Amino acid sequence: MPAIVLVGAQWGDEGKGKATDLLGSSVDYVVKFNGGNNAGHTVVIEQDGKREKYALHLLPSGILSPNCTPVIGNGVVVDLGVLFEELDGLDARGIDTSRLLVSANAHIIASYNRTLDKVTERFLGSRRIGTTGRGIGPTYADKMSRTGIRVQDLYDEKILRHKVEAALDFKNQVLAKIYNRRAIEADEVVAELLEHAERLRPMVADTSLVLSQALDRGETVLFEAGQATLLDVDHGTYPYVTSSNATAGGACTGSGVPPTRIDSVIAILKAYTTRVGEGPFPTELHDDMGEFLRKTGGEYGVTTGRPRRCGWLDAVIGRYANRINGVTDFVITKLDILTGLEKVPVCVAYDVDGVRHDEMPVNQSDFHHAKPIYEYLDGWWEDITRCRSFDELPANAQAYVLRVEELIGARVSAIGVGPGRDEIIERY
Ligand code: 2SA
Ligand code: GDP
Ligand code: MG
Repeated sequence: MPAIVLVGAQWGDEGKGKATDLLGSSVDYVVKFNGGNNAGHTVVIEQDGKREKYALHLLPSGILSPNCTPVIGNGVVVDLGVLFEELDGLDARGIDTSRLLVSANAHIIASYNRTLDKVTERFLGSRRIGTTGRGIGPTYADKMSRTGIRVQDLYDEKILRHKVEAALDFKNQVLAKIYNRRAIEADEVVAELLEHAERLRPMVADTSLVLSQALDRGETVLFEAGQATLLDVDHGTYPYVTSSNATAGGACTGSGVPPTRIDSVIAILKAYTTRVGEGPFPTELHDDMGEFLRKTGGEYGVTTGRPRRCGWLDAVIGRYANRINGVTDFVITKLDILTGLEKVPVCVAYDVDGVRHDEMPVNQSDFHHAKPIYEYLDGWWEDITRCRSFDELPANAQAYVLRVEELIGARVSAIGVGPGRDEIIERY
């Protein structure tokens, strides 16, 4: 399978990092195609008999696999300071980061966009999105308004200055008039951007061409999504979304590899649901069970440390993720966290003001009013973290997976039973 896309099926933090890391050892390239350092992927690796934990933000998780080339595609927004901080952190831990490639067309997060992200959230008050404050939204807004700064602009100072001045022209008026803030100087921004230009230069590439040539040679490319289906700017719970296309289609626009070259799509589905930030969440639990999932599952933001909102698995969302992404295989993660429950509820449909919805309501207001209709499956008590084949799982855990498979409409190829690289059951 030469070109595989890996996406999150829910609101993120499903365990994409672990899945990518697992596949990393058998692929030649891992490409990040959307988002930026808003992402937080935790990968746990056994090294010299010790469990080493890595938190990745801007870098593709494939950077931890020795023979894999990590690529930051054109669809990513890059904070240069964070990029080098993350690279230095990995270098210090003995990870070889020298193969990293960065698209010349990727956009750069300038400091004014971090500022704008934070002040806008403050200004919105109760209507805030709950962003990570990393400048993601304003940088994508600049990209769409054609006032963005791209990686290639760093190598022509005259053009860079011209573009920074153009970007600041309107922003300074907004900052002064609406937010009562001082104007940002173009010189300051240019100096800040150029600080990293020379170190970045050897990594800059026409990554679309590199990937196309790799596929021509029969090499394998994995496209790793940041965030997830319901955070996608087009197909998610707008406006409570991130500002990029986190669904499978984004892999093509965000990398310059066309849809006709994609062979399969893997969606990562957590055995329950979490969300961080604001927005609707039909199966959210506000009681002790929610606290149980948060504590047992360690559900705290990898980037911001925010406690994640927790709830039961929502099969309507799983079905929707299947449709939007054209999923060939699902991976269910964190099944081990559900161990010890008498009954495991799964949302199979919604009740919206007395009307049953088996599909995601197209109207956002209906989704805000959706009440979950649950099916209650029998739980299991046995420790499943040592299970390595489907047959070793307790009968009720097997039944849970098979029922979810039926409800979401695509096969479940693997099941996560712990955070470690080897804590996985592969079925196909
Ligand atoms: P932004 O910063 O503009 O992308 O925020 C917009 C919304 O997207 C959500 N978002 C995320 N949701 C889950 N996980 C993310 N990554 C980190 C993690 C988050 C963290 O892995 O834990 O540490 O808080 C992520 N990144 C963005 C965000 O919460 C907003 O709802
Ligand atoms: P990502 O953003 O989708 O890569 O996910 P995060 O890294 O933000 O959150 C997933 C968390 O779950 C991480 O701490 C992983 O180490 C952990 N994890 C992944 N798969 C499993 C699993 O099957 N079981 C358990 N217990 N933890 C897992
Ligand atoms: Mg995450």
